[in-house]
Amino acid sequence: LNNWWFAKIWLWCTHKVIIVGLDNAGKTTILYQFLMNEVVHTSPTIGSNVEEIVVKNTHFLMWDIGGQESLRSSWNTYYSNTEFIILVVDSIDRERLSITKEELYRMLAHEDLRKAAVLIFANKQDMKGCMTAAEISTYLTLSSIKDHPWHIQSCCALTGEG
Ligand code: G3D
Ligand code: MG
Repeated sequence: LNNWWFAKIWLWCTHKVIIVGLDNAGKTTILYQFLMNEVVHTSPTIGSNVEEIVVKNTHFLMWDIGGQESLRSSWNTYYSNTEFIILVVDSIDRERLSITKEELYRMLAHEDLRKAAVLIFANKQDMKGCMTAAEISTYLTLSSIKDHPWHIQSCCALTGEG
């Protein structure tokens, strides 16, 4: 077997996940929470971080994509072969939830993501006065999404709760 075959087989056995959301939502913290159950000190992601995690013998290649406005237009370069989208929402950031909503529906309409399932993390549930997962779900009109499997989960990336 040459390297080409190893690369092929590795790709067949690995599920591609992209972690998206606005800057400061908690994407990088969530990635490293998955990776090693510990809080890391993050700095705003320029470009992307990628890590492989293994859960019950299943390999996931997790792409954490920078969320600043200038980077969002390049999200689509990460879409090919994506099976799962993790959308991270900062539950305290009411002002920018409308931008998240726009980005969500833009992704769902993208050809390369038509088979992808979506997990929405309502992150920062430890913050006082944050929106609940139910409020976020209503605002994002998740129940209208019929063409993708989706699930919303409240969490706190700092502690790993949720
Ligand atoms: P991003 O990768 O989506 O841009 P980061 O976001 O993972 O870099 O996190 C942005 C800031 O939010 C970080 O704070 C991080 O510690 C904080 N954060 C992430 N998840 C939670 C959470 O569940 N609760 C609270 N209270 N804070 C969280 P700093 O201060 O390092 O900028
Ligand atoms: Mg980041």
